[in-house]
Amino acid sequence: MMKEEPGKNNRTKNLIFIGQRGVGKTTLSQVLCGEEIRYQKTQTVQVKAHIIDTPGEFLERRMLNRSLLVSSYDADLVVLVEEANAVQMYFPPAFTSMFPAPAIGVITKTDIEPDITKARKRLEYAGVKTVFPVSCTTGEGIEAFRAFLREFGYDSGSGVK
Ligand SMILES: Nc1nc2c(ncn2[C@@H]2O[C@H](COP(=O)(O)OP(=O)(O)O)[C@@H](O)[C@H]2O)c(=O)[nH]1
Ligand SMILES: [Mg+2]
Repeated sequence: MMKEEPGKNNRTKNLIFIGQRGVGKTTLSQVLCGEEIRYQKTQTVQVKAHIIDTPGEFLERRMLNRSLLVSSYDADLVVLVEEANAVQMYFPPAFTSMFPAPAIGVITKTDIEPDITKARKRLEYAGVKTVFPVSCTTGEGIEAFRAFLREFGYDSGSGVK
């Protein structure tokens, strides 16, 4: 049997997806897991393949913001999800500073709006520096995001948490 090196953590890392309703958090988790995309309203926090998928309401309603912090307890990486075509901004300034884990951003729906300037600004305003533009419909950008996650230590295939 392989022995784990002392102090070395070999477990796969956990991600938490945060973003307003309808930006594509659940769809993105389905794509990462290699599942067929099907619409599923996220009513509560869902954990699958080491992804903590959260309801948009947790971000949109200030009173529920704290639930995100509680939900992120097991997360190693915070993923702020914003859609390229968003009209309203929900992330408060320096939002990521409330989480102990590092944060990155994903911009979805680049097939609808290829200009990601605004979405990137919003994510930067929230405290994110690294951003991955993707389309879950065409698959564009997904490989780059996957490669980053792999490097980070996330593996969607290592079993359901
Ligand atoms: N065109 C396009 N639609 C997307 C994309 N990602 C998600 N959607 C659609 O956006 C809607 C909301 O997605 P969902 O994953 O439920 O959003 P959530 O509320 O953030 O979990 C669904 O109808 C998805 O099919 C994308 O990259 N491109
Ligand atoms: Mg959802």
